Parts: sequence; C-alpha cells; structure tokens
Amino acid sequence: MASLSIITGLKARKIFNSRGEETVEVEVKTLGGFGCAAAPSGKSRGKYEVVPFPEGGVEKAVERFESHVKPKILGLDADNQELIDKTLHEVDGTENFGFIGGNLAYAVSLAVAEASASTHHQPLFARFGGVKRLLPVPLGNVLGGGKHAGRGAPDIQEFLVLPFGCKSFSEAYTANTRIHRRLGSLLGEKVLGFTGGKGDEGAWAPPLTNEKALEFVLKVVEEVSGEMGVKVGVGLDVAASSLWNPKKGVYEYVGEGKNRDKGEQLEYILSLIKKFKLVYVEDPFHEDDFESFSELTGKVNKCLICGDDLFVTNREKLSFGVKVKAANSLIIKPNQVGTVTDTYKTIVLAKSSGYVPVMSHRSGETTNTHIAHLAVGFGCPIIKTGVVGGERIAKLNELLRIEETSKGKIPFAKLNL
Ligand code: 2PG
Ligand code: MG
Repeated sequence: MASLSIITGLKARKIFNSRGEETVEVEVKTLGGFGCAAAPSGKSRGKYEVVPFPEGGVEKAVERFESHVKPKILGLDADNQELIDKTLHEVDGTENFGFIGGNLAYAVSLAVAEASASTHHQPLFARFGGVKRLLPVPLGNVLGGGKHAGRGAPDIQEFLVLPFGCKSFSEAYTANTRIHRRLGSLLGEKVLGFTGGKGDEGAWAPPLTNEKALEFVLKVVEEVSGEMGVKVGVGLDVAASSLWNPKKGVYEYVGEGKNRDKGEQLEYILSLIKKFKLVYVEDPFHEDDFESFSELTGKVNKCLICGDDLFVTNREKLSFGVKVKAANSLIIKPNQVGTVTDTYKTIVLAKSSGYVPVMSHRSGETTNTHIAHLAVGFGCPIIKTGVVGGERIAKLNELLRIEETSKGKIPFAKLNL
C-alpha cells in the first residue's frame, strides 16, 4: 500500500497580507492529510535575504509553481522534508531563490510540513525535531517607528518588552498585553497629537523622540512588572540598516535631526543600554558592520545583542559571525532563507555556538500560526511576534493552546538575563 504521506495534490494562489500586499499561499494534499501555508513579507528587509518574489511578483511565482515546482513535488513523500527542500533548491537553480522566489519556497516547504503532520494526526511542532522543545518567551513590540510607521514616529523601528522572569508562557503573554494597553492610555494622556495610531505590527506610533519613547515604555514596564511581581526588560530593534547612509557613512536620525558616525552610534547604543537597562538590542548597526557588532557584544553583560539583517537566518553568515564574536543572538525568519531545512541548520549552529535564536514574524503577516510551531519544535527560547492585531495574536494564542495541551511536558524557556 502506498504511504499515506505521498503528495497527491498541490495548489498555489495569490492572497493578501496584513498590509494589503499580495503574497502567495500553497496547499498540499497527501493521501492521508492536508497542509496550507502563506508567506509573510518584510519591509525593512536585509539586502542578503533571498529574493521574495521573482520579477513579475506573485503572479510570476504562481506561474512558475505550475510549470516548474508542482511537477517535481507531486509524488514525493511529505515526511521527507529534506528532499522537498532540496528539490525546491534544484528547481530554482539560483543561489537566492531568484527564479521561483523565496516566498514561494517558504509556502511550499511549510505546507508540506503541515501536510505531513496532518497525515500523522500530530501537531505541526511535533514534525520539527532534533533539538529540545521549548515554549518561547514572547518578545513584544509595544511602540514603534522607522519604516513600520508614519512620519513623526521615532527613528528607531521597535521598542520591545521581554518578560523574562515569568513562570509560564501565559503569564508572560499577559504581561505584554497589559503593558501594551497601559502604554496606549499613558500616551493618550501625555502626548499631544497622538491619536491612537499604530504601525504595521500593532505597536503604538506616537510623535516622540527615541529617548522620550523609551522613558514612557520603561515607566509602564516598571509599573506592570511591579504589580504582577514578574521581571520584564526593555529592548529595541534599531533596524540600523534603514538609518544607514553609505555615501555619507552615517546613521541618519531624521526625526531628531542628528547624524551619527560608526563610533558615535556605538556610544549612543551603549548609553541607551545603560540608561534604560536594556536586555535586548537588535540590529544596532547596519548589515555589513560585523566589527561594530563584535565590539558592542564584548562590552555588554547580560544583554542580548541580536543580528537580523546581519545574519538573515543564513548559516554561512552566522558561521562568520561566530568566528568574529559578532552578537550573541540572532533573528530567525524562515522566509529570509526560504525553507524549513535551511532554517533548522541555522538554528542548530546557533545553539551549538551559544547564540540565542529568536523566532520572528515579519511586519507583513497573515493569520498563519506556523512560526509558533517552529519556535516550539526547534526550541527557540524567544519568539518575536508583536502583542496585538489579529495576525500577531494568531501566533500567540496558538502558543497558549500548545502550552495547555502539552500539560507541562514542554518547558517554558529560561533566559539568563
Ligand atoms: C524586523 C522585522 C519584523 P520586517 O526588522 O525585525 O519586526 O521587520 O519584517 O519589516 O523586516
Ligand atoms: Mg529586525
């Protein structure tokens, strides 16, 4: 009898993401199961990420799916994720998924994983093995600016909260929602011109400088963590590649009317870490400046220095970073590399090198919950996926379900901060 996990049907279609942009969704049928996955999209994208869509956009990707991908994937075994992902690379034939698009590769790869899980009546996270499972600590975006918000919002892209001293995922998620809500009320009271606007990821987008924003966030974090009796730290995603002007060799803080060169940027970040007791700083420098990442990492204690655009979830990039001791943490965005297998390999290297992998959403999302399962299955101690908004809470609420159904068998991650 044929194996129930043999792929018998595939379909791709155009759908829309949380920003109203076009993206691709793929369905996979096996003899005994079904999977469906759609790709998220970044706005502050790293230049070394794989190409999201071929020239011609989603329509071209769907066309190439029909002509090139579908015929090669049909008949394969959905349980053999490595072969599926290898086939996607072979069909594409480029270094960076330039022919079929990384987002199509992502959707196929995840839909196959889901179809395999469904065939075996398992939750998706159970398909991802090889590392110890964990329930991640939610890193929540509560205030934002940069490319994710309109003019007048801070230059820094994300002001984040990390409830690292909680007993459970549900307690940590509760802390983040309380902070987000309380912060909204405080900004409404104190900031003239703030009309309750939010950026792409549901974070408040008030007209404030970076430091003023940090003062508000820290105040609310201290209040809520005191009331709940839990430890919560503040973090940033500077998304410095978006601020970097390579011609002038400076980071341009347009809102503040200030430019900072490489050395000034390092001093500025160090001063923010000290003043606001930051526990997490993502992309404090642009994507080619491994040197500054190394210098900063060597100077901090108990603060995660996280590379997003720096590593783009790419194993080779991370391997270089490990060699030069750049950062101690990295963002994992599966669509930066395209497949589950590539993602897994990068996470394994991160873990064996003492880097903290942070599973992450993109600013343009769908209501898919795959990254919640990837975080648990691949044992990522942190997940960055916003605090509010349907496409964000889809992942967070899925983690509540996983926490409940796992009945204490999957430990909640501990962070040494
Ligand atoms: C980031 C992400 C997600 P984008 O920079 O970390 O928060 O943004 O998806 O736009 O790259
Ligand atoms: Mg980032």
